[in-house]
Amino acid sequence: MASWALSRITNLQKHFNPTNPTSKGERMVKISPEVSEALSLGKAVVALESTIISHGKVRNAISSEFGNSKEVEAIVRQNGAIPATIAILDGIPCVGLSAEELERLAILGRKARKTARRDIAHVVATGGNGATTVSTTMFFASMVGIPIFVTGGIGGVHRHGESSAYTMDISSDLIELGRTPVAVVSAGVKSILDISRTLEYLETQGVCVAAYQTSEFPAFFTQKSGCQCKLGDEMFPTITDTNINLQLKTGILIAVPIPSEHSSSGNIIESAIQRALKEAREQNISGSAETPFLLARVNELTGGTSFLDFLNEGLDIALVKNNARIGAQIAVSLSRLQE
Ligand code: PSU
Ligand code: MN
Repeated sequence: MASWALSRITNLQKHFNPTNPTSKGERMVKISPEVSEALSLGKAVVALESTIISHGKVRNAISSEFGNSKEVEAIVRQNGAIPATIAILDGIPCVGLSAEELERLAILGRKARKTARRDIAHVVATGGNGATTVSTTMFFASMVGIPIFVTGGIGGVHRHGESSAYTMDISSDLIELGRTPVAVVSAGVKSILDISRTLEYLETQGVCVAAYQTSEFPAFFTQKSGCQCKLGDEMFPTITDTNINLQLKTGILIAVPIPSEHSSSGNIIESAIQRALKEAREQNISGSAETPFLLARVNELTGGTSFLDFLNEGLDIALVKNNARIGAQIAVSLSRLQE
């Protein structure tokens, strides 16, 4: 057996052994047989979140949510890794879902609670169903020893969120990145949020932020945010391995820019966001009133709900798929590095 596999099993036994959970908390988590086997053998596993499945933008699009989530899992497999979608079902945190469980989440839709870290105990204790956000997905991925997690966009510091006079709205995703050693592959942060303050906040939390094949942090809909990213290299597997070996205990944010073929749709949304932001400034709309104003205005500017939803949703899933391909490749290289 490779030395890494040995050390990994030791590590898992110390923190979590999928085949022999020791603590009460560990016994509360259900790991699918496929993910459990992959973890025990030290194979590449990629965690996926479930807020995307249950809280997709089009209501009653169960088949598309289900289909999308299966396609994302298929892309992870095609690239040599095992997908582990994470959700809470009937109060049980599940790591790796069956097709039936994925479909159930799609059917539940918004009835599954959007579960950030603060909500975990309540959803589990009440036997509820939870669609996990980035923070919660990271928490469970880390608990079972999955080092790579793929999503679309992460939460951030809201505009004016730094000011306690306003909303103080800072996503718990950023705090989780500061305390959970999982590498999160995303398309960056939407410009509706305050990207430069989000990056400052991540720096304060000690989070390593790296961009894929670029030196500029991407803004989800566009490749550029105006914020430089010092680590614009492709050493993600090595960085992630080093982060684990040094036991830094902090997360890594790997930002992948929107692929060029989606740039034109991305630009339509981005220019509407920028125009809405300008109007908000001109009309002195700020604080908690700003986000609802921006969302409504972006909607109008892009021709109404259906067009916006179409663009938004198409892009959301296209970016998750692109990130899934890259995340799986990183997970495979990482597992080879650790052999
Ligand atoms: N940002 C996106 N797409 C998303 C989310 C954020 O561009 O799907 C979801 C993710 O699940 C993320 C959560 O973890 O919203 C953050 O929510 P909040 O801002 O309430 O922390
Ligand atoms: Mn928030």
